[in-house]
This record gives sequence, structure tokens and C-alpha cells, in this order.
Amino acid sequence: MIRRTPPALAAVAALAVAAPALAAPKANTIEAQGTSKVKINEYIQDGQKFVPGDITVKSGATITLRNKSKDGAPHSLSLLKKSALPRTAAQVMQCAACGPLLAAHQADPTTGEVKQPLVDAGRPGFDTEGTKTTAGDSIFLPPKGKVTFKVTAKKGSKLSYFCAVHPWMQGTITVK
Ligand SMILES: [Cu+2]
Repeated sequence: MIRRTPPALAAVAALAVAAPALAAPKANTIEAQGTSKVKINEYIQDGQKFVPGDITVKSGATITLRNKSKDGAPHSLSLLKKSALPRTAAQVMQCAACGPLLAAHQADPTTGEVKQPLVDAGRPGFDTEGTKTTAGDSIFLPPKGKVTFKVTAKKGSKLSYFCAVHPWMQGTITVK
């Protein structure tokens, strides 16, 4: 016997799938999205992410960074060499590259307040990636905030970045 879903129910199901998706960010815009959830006796999941993670812009372009995280989390967009990006859960927890960045931003470890919202390493603008021991170009994104930064890396470069608050949030900026 073949059971068919009544058309009205199928339409409701389609709506339910379509509804949660946020509209795609505008050109030259990166959004921080997500929230955390807990499954008692099993896990805590922190679903913060950059959307899109990978972006392509022209050299000299200004990128807008918007904080759309539902739980009011702050973020940073911090350039970091690909080889220094944390890849495993242990690397995320220890986050070697986060120390120099939090120090450069003058972040208060108890309140999370930041005295230096912009870290401009090397030449002006976003072109310098950090390492596990040095901070690269980095900008702090407060809860519900919106900030901009200029990509000054040369055409043909590919910068990798991550969030020093949630080190699994990672992406790339391809400069054309
Ligand atoms: Cu973050």
C-alpha cells in the first residue's frame, strides 16, 4: 500500500523547513550567527558561525561585519595563518593563538570588555595574519554590533581568519 502525504500537510512541512533560514548576507558582508544549546547529560553545543565563512572581495574593499548571534555573544574576526588555526577539539579548547589576541585587544578576562577594539598589525588595514605567538589584524564585534574593516592585502592573496572567542569559527578572505 502506498501512503501519500495530503497536499496541505506537504505545504506546511515545506514552510517549516524554509522558515528558519536567514536571508543571505549582502555583498562584502560577513555575519556572525548562531546560538548555544544544551542536551542534559549529553553535550553543550555552541553553534556560532560566520556566514559566509569564505568570502571573495577586491583589494581595498571594505567588509561589514554584523553580529546576528541570538544569545548576545561577542566575536572577533582575527587574521591567522592557516597553519595556526585550531583543528581539533583539544586545539580549540587550548587555543594557542587566542592568548596574544586577547592581550592585544586588552580584553578583561572577567568581564570580557575590550579596551582596544581594533588591532592593526603590520601595514594599515587587514593584510597581516597572526601566528600562535603574535596577534595579526583583528577586529572586535560587540553583541548586536556592526563594524567595518578595510582589506588592504594584495590581489591574489588568500587570508584565513577565525574568532578568538569561538576558535572553531573560521573562514577565508580571497582577494581578487
Ligand atoms: Cu565568535
